[in-house]
Amino acid sequence: MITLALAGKPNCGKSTFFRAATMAHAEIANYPFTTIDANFGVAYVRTECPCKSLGLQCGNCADGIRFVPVNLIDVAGLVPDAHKGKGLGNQFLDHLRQADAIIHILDASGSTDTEGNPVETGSHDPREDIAFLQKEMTMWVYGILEKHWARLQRQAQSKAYSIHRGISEVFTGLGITPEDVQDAERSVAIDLARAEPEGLVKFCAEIVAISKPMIPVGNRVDMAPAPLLDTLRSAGITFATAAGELALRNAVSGGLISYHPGDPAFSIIKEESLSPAQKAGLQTIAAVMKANGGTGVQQAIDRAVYELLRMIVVYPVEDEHKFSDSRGRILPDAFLMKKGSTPRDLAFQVHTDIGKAFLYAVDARTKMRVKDTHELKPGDIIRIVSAAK
Ligand SMILES: Nc1nc2c(ncn2[C@@H]2O[C@H](COP(=O)(O)OP(=O)(O)OP(=O)(O)O)[C@@H](O)[C@H]2O)c(=O)[nH]1
Ligand SMILES: [Mg+2]
Repeated sequence: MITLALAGKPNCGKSTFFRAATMAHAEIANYPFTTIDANFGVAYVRTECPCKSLGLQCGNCADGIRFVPVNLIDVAGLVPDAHKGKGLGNQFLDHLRQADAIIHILDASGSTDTEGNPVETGSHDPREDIAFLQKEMTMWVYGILEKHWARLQRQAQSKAYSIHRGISEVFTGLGITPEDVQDAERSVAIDLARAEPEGLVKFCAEIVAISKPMIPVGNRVDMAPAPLLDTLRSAGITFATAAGELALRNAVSGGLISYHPGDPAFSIIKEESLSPAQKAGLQTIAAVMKANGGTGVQQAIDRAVYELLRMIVVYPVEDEHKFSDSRGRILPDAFLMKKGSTPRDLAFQVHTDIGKAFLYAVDARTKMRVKDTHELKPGDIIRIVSAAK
């Protein structure tokens, strides 16, 4: 399963976002370093379930909306110089090692300083916080490389030794291949065999960019001053109200509203059972959603998975006529796969044995065989035919 991490300075709403997205418990408070140990939970990517257009009811979606699980980590707040041990230190950067992509939570309202202390609304420019996270991660990666540098340089004296492979081994866990190392070396125009610290830092920034794609999300949009929002919008930042999303999910649990995460709006089920305070709260959230096309929480997760990680959702089935598994369960599984994946890749994802014994695949919609080199499309329903038992 893929893993997303929520990162950013303290007190910007990471745990609120985490709680809204996972409905798992996490401590929330208006002061820095509320979260000390990371929270781990399961969030979901939203997609349209194919069952609706096929005129079927799969039982695995909500009103034709399918939610596919991903891991979500809520990391402790990071401050400038965290890599030197400032704030809660750099052990927390280590949690980011597990992440395939990072949602960088910003405080779009500008009401917290670089270290997460409350300040006057609009007085801190959130754009300043974007570069800092990249820098901290770069220096953290540099710290790892530095520990191994003398040995790598020594080994690089031997012609048979590949420094690219050596560095990729140092970064095991970051998912860096020797080719990535070569690409990063080329794009910063250095020679790793005799690089100086300055060049190496640039190289590490490139490694971070390759291994940890990041999207900034301006949280607390509900309390952000309009001029600041305009500035952030023109810098390409999208917004969220994590607190709004959390309130909506709680209202759904309480049977008060009907809403699916990622919807642009919600509807009230029982107007008469709402207290005046609840009504006012929901009205405020509705206005923020109208201005932003939703609360932005689900949208951030979806963008991280579909745009940053370039994933698609595909559905393996065993019976292409019933769109089901052997027990008749319709569209029982939804898999996230890298764009460009083939039916053979899907077979391997279902099970290594099925992948190894892959014979061919059938597109369940057309009932036609597809080549093992065919590029899977979002929403494809595929029957894998394999010699495996
Ligand atoms: N107005 C508003 N406040 C929010 C929103 N999201 C979070 N907050 C508030 O921001 C404060 C910090 O929220 P947390 O979720 O604890 O922030 P955090 O980033 O996890 O903080 P640390 O764990 O200290 O790093 C709390 O008072 C939240 O209620 C939002 O969308 N709108
Ligand atoms: Mg927190």
